[in-house]
This record gives sequence, structure tokens and C-alpha cells, in this order.
Amino acid sequence: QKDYKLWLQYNTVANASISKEYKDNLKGIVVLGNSETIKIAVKELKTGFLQMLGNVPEIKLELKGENNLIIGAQSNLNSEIRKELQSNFDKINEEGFIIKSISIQNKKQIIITGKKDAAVLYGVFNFLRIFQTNKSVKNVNIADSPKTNIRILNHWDNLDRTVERGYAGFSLWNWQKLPDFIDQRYIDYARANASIGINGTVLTNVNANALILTPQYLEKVEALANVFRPYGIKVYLTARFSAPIEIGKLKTADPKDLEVINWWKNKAAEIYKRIPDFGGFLVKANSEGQPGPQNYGRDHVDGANMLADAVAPFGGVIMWRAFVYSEHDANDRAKQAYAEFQPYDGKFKENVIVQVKNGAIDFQPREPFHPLFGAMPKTPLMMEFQITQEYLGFSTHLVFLPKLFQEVLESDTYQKGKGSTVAKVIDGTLYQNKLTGIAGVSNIGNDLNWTGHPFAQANWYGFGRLAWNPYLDAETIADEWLRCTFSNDEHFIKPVKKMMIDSREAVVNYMTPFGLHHIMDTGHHYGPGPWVSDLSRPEWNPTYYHKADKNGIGFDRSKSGTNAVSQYAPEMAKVFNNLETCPEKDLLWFHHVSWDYKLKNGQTLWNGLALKYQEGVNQVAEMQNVWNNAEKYVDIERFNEVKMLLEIQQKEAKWWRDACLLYFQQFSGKELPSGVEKPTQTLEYFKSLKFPFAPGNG
Ligand code: BDP
Repeated sequence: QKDYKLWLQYNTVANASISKEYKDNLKGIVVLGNSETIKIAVKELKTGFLQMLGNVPEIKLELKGENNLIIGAQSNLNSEIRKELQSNFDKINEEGFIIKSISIQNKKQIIITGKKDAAVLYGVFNFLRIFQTNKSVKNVNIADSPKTNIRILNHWDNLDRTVERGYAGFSLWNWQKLPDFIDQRYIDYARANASIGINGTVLTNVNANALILTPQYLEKVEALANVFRPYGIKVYLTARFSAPIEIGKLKTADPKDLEVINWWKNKAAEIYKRIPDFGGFLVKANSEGQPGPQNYGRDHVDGANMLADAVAPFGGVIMWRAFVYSEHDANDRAKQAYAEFQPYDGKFKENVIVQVKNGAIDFQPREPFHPLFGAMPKTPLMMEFQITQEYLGFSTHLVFLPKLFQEVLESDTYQKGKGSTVAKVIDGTLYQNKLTGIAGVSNIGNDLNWTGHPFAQANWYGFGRLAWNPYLDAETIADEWLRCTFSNDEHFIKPVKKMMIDSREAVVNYMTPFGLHHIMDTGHHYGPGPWVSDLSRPEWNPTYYHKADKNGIGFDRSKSGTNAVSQYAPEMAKVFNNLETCPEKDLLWFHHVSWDYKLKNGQTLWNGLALKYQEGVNQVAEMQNVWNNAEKYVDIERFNEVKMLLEIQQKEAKWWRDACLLYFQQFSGKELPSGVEKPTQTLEYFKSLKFPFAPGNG
């Protein structure tokens, strides 16, 4: 099944001259070193050569002859090669790799190396990508290092194998059969991650279960860690703050209590005894009902630092989430994480990194960047993106997320003057942080194709590539992914790449144009629910976010409103605060705007809004066109899958348009402008739709 192979299809190189070039330049493979990781690298090369070129070059254990591919870590190279590559080694970090044409004793060779074996493996995957994308290997000269330390997937997987916000089946982790049964899936998962440079995985849900920290489960975690290790992937777990009570039989989980402190120290020692390279803990505390230090009158710093002390002797880290909003202050949820965390700047221990979602609310189709980025110069901040499409049509809608990720990473915070982009906060260059990272909430499950939608694989891929290099652009990523996953034919690449790039704006248009947000239906977040107003906490209700009334629509976060703009650097605060300068894409995020407000193109807001919803629908129709024309370049199974999914997406884009416009029309009292199709159902009908078994509801 092609779907299962992800971007590692290794299709035959169709272009004869390129294929010949590869064969001429690569007649043997010289393997230096014999670790598990190097064995994996060799196996990968064999598979790649066989599938793409039809034969495997001779494998040699020492350097003989010319036109070899040499693979091995720096310490295994002979002194001549080491000397030759010294300046390249100076440029890379511990995980970086070198792929280079070199001449040794007048003999031409290509070498793949790095400072450790895992880096060599990264080099091998990157080298195979050269074949996959049909690029030349003549005079190849690449030295590339990841720009962040922790490149990690967050699995919101429960121990019963349900996946919170998971739309690709059940959890990969078969806890019942572990540790004795090693599913091939674990190996294939590790391989796929290594191929894009992901080096960590949090196995369990942020809404944590303390049982994972019991010996019965740690044994299973250890088995997974053993599988992932040779691929350069560390295992992390979520730590339930009340675990000392729940599984430790203590009376409290107060982070200042000596018994509690010791309990965590012992727990850490127990874990590291099994898993010496255990990564550390991810913690959701005092957020949405999760226990935390505040239950004991302590704060986030007390909680995080206590855990940090427990894992520090073993080199572990604590990823402490800043996703907090209190039910006692519903004035503006967007302000709360900043209000609570910013004052803690400089107070966390060295091995704590604060994990911040890309926007201040919650993984919406579009949000302005989170105001915490750049605002905590003395604290390492890590990005949390959501790869699973909780608010973007689940794994049913084709949305290429790297476009969203790039928009966030490129945003200028101005916190240290112009050019203080979010990417520079994340890679540590803005404030010289040593600990850096990017997390992606995984979209992976046990569906045959891993991610539910064949194109959702591109979001896993793109996340990994951006975690490695947050400055990559989405087009480059789409281009690579398409070539590796489907075909190198330009007639296919060009239109389908454009379709992917445009897909992000399409979903914004048909769901939440002009900065609207959180108007999805209750609980499961599938489909429109702008009318929902009966949830127990005000800030869970769509009506809280759009605030539509007869005067207009939007959340006033300007100085005359909740003043959330003041959490940004003065330059950005000014831009967002002023109706004239606020980017129209964020208009209703920051302003309550009258229905008659004139947009830049001269339309009224009401007409503009309606036309945007229509544009989103039209864009999906165009995506269908593009895909139908791609039929001859794609295998029938994947072609049909995507075709059917796009048909659903088209239906649902119309559903979004009609439901939202009918609902908002009650307030605007205006006709739909020409160019917008008339709804075929009533508002009552849309309100009556219920989805009791929507997936991912935890
Ligand atoms: C929200 C999800 C919820 C998560 C929460 C979180 O609806 O399932 O537990 O975020 O990130 O987006 O903690």
C-alpha cells in the first residue's frame, strides 16, 4: 500500500540521464562504524538504491577505489578525510551532517558524515532525498544542522488507545501487548521521523494519566525507547502533577513538600535506570481541570522547578505548558497566558522550557502570533503547533499547514527591534537561549495511511522540516514532499503545489475569515456553531468570540476594549490597535467592526465577509479541478481517496458558508451580495445537526 510508505516511496528514477549520473558516481558504499544506527543507515541506502536505481552498489568495509559513497561519523574517518572536512565540521552542530564530493588521493568520492551516528543517519535520509527529487549529486556540498534542539511530536494518546483530537484511528501504542510485542509500526514510525529530523516523542496525552509512571507501564515505555533510540529519537512522558497522590499514596502533591520532592526524585531515578536517555516531562498544569501547583497555593515556577530538579541530574528537561486560562477571569481569554507567565521571566531553572501555542487562543485556522513570543527574554520558549486538525476540518479537509506555521514563524514580534521574528525566539538566536524546541501535536494514528488524509502526511513532514529549520518556506516543503510522495513530473508538481499552498487560505475563508475565531461547534469542534452560547464557561462559547450584534462583529481587543494589544511590543500594539493599520486578516480578532465598515477594497464588511465565505467554497472547487487533472500522475487508490475527501470538503465548505452567513445575517439584517450562492437550508436546520460520536473527543 503506497499510502503507508509516506514520503519514502523511493520511486524509480525515471530520467535516464539522472539515473546514469547517480550510478556513475556511486559504484560502492563504504561503511565506517557498526552501531545500530549505522546499520539502519546502510539498510536505508540499500532500499533506496534498489528501488530508485534498480541495483545496490557493493558494500565495502574500507575505502578502496573511487566513486564510492562513504558513510560514517567523524571519529571513524581517517585523518586525511577528517582534515579535508575540518572547515565543514566547524560549521555543524552535534546533530548536523555533511554531504560532500571530495577528492582523496586524487580519487573522487562522496561522503556523508557528522559528529555522531544519528547525524550520519540524517545525512543519509537527506542524500536519498536528492535521488527522490532528482537533483544532481555532482559536486554536492551540503553542511546542514538543525536550528532547534528539541524537535518533538506530542501524542495526545490515552492509555486506552483513544487519541484526544486524533482523527486517524487509534493510538499506535499497543500498551496491552507491550513490552513483548514490538509492532513493525513502531519501527516504521521511528524511521519516518528520523527521515525528517524529529528527535523526540511524548507518548502520552497532556491530559495525563498517572499510571504511565508505574513500573507496569514504564516497562512498556522502555521497550518503545529501545526501538526509537537507534533512530536518534528520545522518549518523553506527560507527568500528572497529582501522581504522588494517585500512585504514590502521598497525601499531597504540594511541590514544596519534602516527601513530594523526594517522590519525584525517586521516580526520575527509576525511569532513568530503565531509560538512560529519557528526555523528560511535558506538563499541563492548572489548565482545563488538570491538577497543578496552584492547588497548593504555589505557582507554575514552583511546580516546574521542582520537577526540573528531579530530572536535572540525568540531563532531563521539563516542558511546561503556558496554555492556561482561568474560569474566574473571563474578560479576555487571549490575555491570560501572557498575564500569568510573563512575570515569571527568568525564574525557571535552566532545564525548563516553556511551551507556548502559536496563538493566544487555541490552534485556530488563523491567529496572530502569541504575545509571549519575544516577551520573556530570560526564558527559553518552545513553539507548540497542532498538526492534528482539531479546528480545521479534522483529517477530512485538505489543509497544508506549513503555510500556517511559516506565517507564525515569520511574524515580527519587534520585542528587540525590527526583525525580532518568532523564528528567532524559537531557535534561540534572539536572546541566546541554549535550550530550544518545537513541538507538534501529532496527527498520527493506526489508520493504514497514518494520518487519515493522504495530504495530512504533508503536515507531519512539513512540521519536521520546519522544526529542523524554522526559516524554510512552505513552497519548498510542498515541492519536496510532492516529489518524494507522488511524482517528479512538472505537470503534476506545479498545479498540485499551488493547490497545497492555497489550501490554508481556503480554510480560513470558508471557516473564519477576517480574524474570526473559535466559532466551531461544541466540544468536538467539527463544523460551524457560531450560535453556541450555553456552555458552562463563557469563554468556551462561540458567541463570546465573535460578539456579533446589530452594530457589527468582532472582539474588541484594542485599547478601548480589553487592551490585549498592549501585550505586544509597542510597534505591533500600535499596528493592531488602529483599525486603519490592523491587517484585515486579523481585523475581527482585534476589533468590533460595524457591518458597514469599508474594507480596503471598498466593500462593506458584511459584503466582504459574505464574499470571503464564497471565495473559500470556490477555492475548494478549484482544488477539486486541480486534483481531477492530476489523475494520470497518481495511483488509483490515493487518487480516489483524495477525490472523495475533496468532495466532502466541498460540501462542508458550503455548510460553513451557509450556516455562518445565515446566522450572522440575523444581526446584520442585510441581503447577501451578488456572487454569493443562496443557502439551500435554513439556519434551524444547521443548528439541529448533532455529532454525538465525532472522533477525537477524548
Ligand atoms: C484544546 C483541546 C483539548 C486539549 C487542550 C490542550 O480542545 O482537547 O486538551 O487544547 O492543549 O485545543 O491542553
